[in-house]
Amino acid sequence: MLHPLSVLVLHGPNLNLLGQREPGIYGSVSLAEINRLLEAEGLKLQAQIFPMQSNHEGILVDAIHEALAQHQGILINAGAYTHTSVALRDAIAAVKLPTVEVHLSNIYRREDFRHHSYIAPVAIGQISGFGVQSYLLGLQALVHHLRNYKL
Ligand code: CA2
Repeated sequence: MLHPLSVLVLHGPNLNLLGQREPGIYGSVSLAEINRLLEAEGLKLQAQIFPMQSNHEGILVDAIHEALAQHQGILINAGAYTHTSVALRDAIAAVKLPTVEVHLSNIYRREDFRHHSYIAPVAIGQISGFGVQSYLLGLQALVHHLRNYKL
């Protein structure tokens, strides 16, 4: 019997628009559908997921701080804050919860300003470019890390 895990899933700015706009870049799947797929994947992995989305940097920082008391790991798509936010990076570094960074698009095939991630150096790893599958692969990698290197 595996120990049940609790994972905070953070979605950053504009990801609430998924499925409604720009399907060419980000696909036609909505955020609610991504969360349902993650929940189903979590069931297989015996990990409960707790998704939240915010367009506000400070709310994401607060969620990372609060995760320390409730979760064993963080799966994050910080959206555009990936490329701008020292505050999110510092929050992840401060709580020291294993964190996996994911992106729907391949950020290295896009504009230069998307090539740098402030999150990457404080994450255990990054998955970028596989659409919704990035999230599912990211959850698998995080749970594998938590089960094999943390407990
Ligand atoms: O590829 C990713 O997952 C990104 O994190 C998405 C961010 C972008 O700023 C990053 O460079 C890469 C943007 C999310 C915006 O999502 C939208 C969804 C539908 C319509 C408009 C934006």
